[in-house]
Amino acid sequence: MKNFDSDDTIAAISTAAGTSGIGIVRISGKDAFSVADKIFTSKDKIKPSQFDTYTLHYGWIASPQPAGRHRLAADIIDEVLLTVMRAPKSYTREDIVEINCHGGMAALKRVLELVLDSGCRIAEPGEFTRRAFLNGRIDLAQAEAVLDIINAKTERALKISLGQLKGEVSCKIRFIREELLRIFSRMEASIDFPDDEVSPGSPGDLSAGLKKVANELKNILDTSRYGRIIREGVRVAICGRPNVGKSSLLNAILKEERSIVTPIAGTTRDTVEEAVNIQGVAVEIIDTAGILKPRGLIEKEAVRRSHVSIASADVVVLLFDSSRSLGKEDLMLMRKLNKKTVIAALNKTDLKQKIRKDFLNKQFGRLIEISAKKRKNIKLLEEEIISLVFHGRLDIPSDGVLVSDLRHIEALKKTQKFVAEALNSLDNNLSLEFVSQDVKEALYGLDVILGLEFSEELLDKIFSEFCIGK
Ligand SMILES: Nc1nc2c(ncn2[C@@H]2O[C@H](COP(=O)(O)OP(=O)(O)OP(=O)(O)O)[C@@H](O)[C@H]2O)c(=O)[nH]1
Ligand SMILES: [Mg+2]
Repeated sequence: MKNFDSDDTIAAISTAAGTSGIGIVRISGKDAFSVADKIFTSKDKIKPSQFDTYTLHYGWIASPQPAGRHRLAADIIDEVLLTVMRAPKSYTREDIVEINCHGGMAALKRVLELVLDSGCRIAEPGEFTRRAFLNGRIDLAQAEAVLDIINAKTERALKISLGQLKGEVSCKIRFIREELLRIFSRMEASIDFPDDEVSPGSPGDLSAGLKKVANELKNILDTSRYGRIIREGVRVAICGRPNVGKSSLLNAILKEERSIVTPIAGTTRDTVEEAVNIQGVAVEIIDTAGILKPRGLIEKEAVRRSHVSIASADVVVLLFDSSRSLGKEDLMLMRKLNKKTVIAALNKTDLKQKIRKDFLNKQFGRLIEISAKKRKNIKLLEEEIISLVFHGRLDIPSDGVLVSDLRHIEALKKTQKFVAEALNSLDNNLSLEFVSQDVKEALYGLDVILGLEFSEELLDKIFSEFCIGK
């Protein structure tokens, strides 16, 4: 059972494990200063509890000395800089002390031990951010953005998460929530006081209001697909019959000789996966085995792995060897991939061309002609991948709001469903009670995103993904 008692003062090493230039031990809670007072000696002998907020102080961390004995050199654990941030203007809205130590793990652990012995408990993962949420400094969507910022793989992903932390997503959700709330309270008033002057507005007014909300929800959800891709990246599998140059293409995209390339058909057995950043999008490129008819156990496994990779890919680059005629295996693959999003590419265009381009053009509508070996048109192929995934809409919407978190997307979809039901009930002249029940459910979805409604389980789930110290 995890301990989240918010009365406790908590502490943790907030920097990554391992050797680094500096390492930070962070303390948060009502006893943060008294703990610091016990173990920190500043050069001018002033105690941390007397420091002004947002100030930095040079000094030493030392084990407390027995009464009557002076501090010995052996008592000193580290030479540090100590930062003080007083409640409520701190990350957690509590008193915070951060001890900037030398980065070695041994010293950091000793400082942490000493801090814990002096009246704190170790923080649970994400507990500092959990407190920031519970103490009302940020809403739940913003707290989640903190994790996304830590995990952002590309600058574009970082930009979305920073927008979410700044509150751009929350602001938009709050705006929609207020519109719904207005509609809801007007309806409730007219249900509760049917004889009074409170009018819910004509069904037409209500329906117009709800339609406006439905439209806003649709706009947000339309962009969420891109948000998720930017955040989580795209999986691209390179397929093609043996020897078409799949591994050569992977190497050309990575600009390094990662996969083994030989003139022997059936070179690649194990799928090779590598991450690249294409136009700010994290792309996982997968080189698959070209073998279609396995002979023996190893090839069987190679085929199985290729199938798994293809199934999990968002996009498949189907590669053809343009210096040879189309073969049965090419046609087999085309059939097999007919349900996937496929980019057809002709490789080996530096050689004499034999393939029937007119036939393939008809099949795919567009062919990208490349030479993996000569590194020709690789950029064009990369652009094609990105433009296909984003339907040419890689730009972040002008209002900066791009919902990318699956939890938010699911909640928005629920809200959308209930708004549609409310509209439906209005159309069918059902009583206002029914309509308002739907609007209430719709509101609930938005409350869940902002964390106005939450369960301990939800918080546990969100914050367990954080590292200790954040
Ligand atoms: N001329 C020319 N040769 C190429 C090109 N791309 C690949 N090759 C050659 O084609 C042969 C096969 O290349 P690979 O990249 O190993 O092909 P693969 O599709 O991975 O093959 P398997 O792993 O066996 O399925 C090698 O000799 C490459 O040098 C190209 O654009 N032009
Ligand atoms: Mg290969």
